[in-house]
Amino acid sequence: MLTRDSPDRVPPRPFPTYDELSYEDCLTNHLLPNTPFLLSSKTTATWPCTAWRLPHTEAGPSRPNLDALRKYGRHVVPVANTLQREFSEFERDEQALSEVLDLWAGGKGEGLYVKDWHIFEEIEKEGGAAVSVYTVPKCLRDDWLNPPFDEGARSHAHSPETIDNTLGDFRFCYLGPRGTFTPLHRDVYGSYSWSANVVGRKLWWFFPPDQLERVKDSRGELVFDVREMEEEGGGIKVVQEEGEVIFVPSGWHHQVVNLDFCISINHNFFSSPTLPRVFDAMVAAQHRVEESIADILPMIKQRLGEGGPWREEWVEEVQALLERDAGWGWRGFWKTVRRNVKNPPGGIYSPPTSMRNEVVASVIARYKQLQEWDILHDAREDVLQVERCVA
Ligand SMILES: O=C(O)CCC(=O)C(=O)O
Repeated sequence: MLTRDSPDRVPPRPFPTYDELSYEDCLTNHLLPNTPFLLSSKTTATWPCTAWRLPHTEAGPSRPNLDALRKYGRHVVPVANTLQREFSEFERDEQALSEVLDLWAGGKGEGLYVKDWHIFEEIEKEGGAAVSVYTVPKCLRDDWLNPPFDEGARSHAHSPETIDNTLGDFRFCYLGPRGTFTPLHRDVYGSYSWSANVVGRKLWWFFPPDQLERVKDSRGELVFDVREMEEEGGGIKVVQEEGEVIFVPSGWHHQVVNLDFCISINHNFFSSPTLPRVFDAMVAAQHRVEESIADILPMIKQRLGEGGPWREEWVEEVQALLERDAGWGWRGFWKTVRRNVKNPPGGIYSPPTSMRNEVVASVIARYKQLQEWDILHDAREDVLQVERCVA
């Protein structure tokens, strides 16, 4: 299978690669138009986690320094078996990292892929700081989903605002041998993501939102592995070299195959430039929930009577399911916006305040068209606070 992924069959880079990218250029050329880019390996050259690489003796990719990860061996990590598909995912398990490292050290665990390891949350819980591993590139610091990146941190002091993070932590580490892969998907909440290759090279296929026709099966469902499709479904192919950072736009489907033993660090994130897309993703998720429980609406109406508070009960029912299935509902959305508008995490690496305010105000105006604005009183309180901040 991997011969088909040979990088020499990949056409020239379809996206720009920057040694340096100012926040202003990133905003104008990528965050707002929602287009991909790469940052060259200069970006990560001084990251402490480059110690996770052992130089290869000949020209070629590095090998992983698995011993350097032993200090995190007690972390319990999610492990996907990429040789064992289970419906639209892989068989998944949780294991101590040390056990997985032992398997690899013994030449076993060929298809195992440690995915979504919350390494930084774990390090911070133990009193350490993320900066002991990596540095968030400046142009990607306006991140409303994760704890603010603190370049000067020696340890991570949990501020009340950080604890108030309704959604949790979307900073991950991935590691796995050559051939392990992540199937076709798009990221949660309409978020952007970025991924830095600390060790090895990855092959990516990108599909802009309007170019998914060729990766659907006969039932109209998206395929699991684009390599099964003719011409790989026409995806835009990019080899991400060791040390490079790749930016994935909001709503773009992508698939990733590790061409070597790879270790990467990535974030899902959003901020005001993509807030309207995150809003759209929430509306779409809500519609899906509403459709899935449409049969209980007549029963609620009958029980509470046409003049009764059936609308309130229905809205609460939908929010509860949305929170369970999607991880958040409107309450979480507005709490997140409020926190980030009050304490902007990106500092000078953020859009001009007037631009941010305009975007947030436009999203408030759209929310006010929804019945949740009238019914969810606690969310309304957050919206009013946000409105005052952006007025
Ligand atoms: O590296 C991988 O296997 C998947 C990464 C990914 O899908 C992402 O960063 O959004």
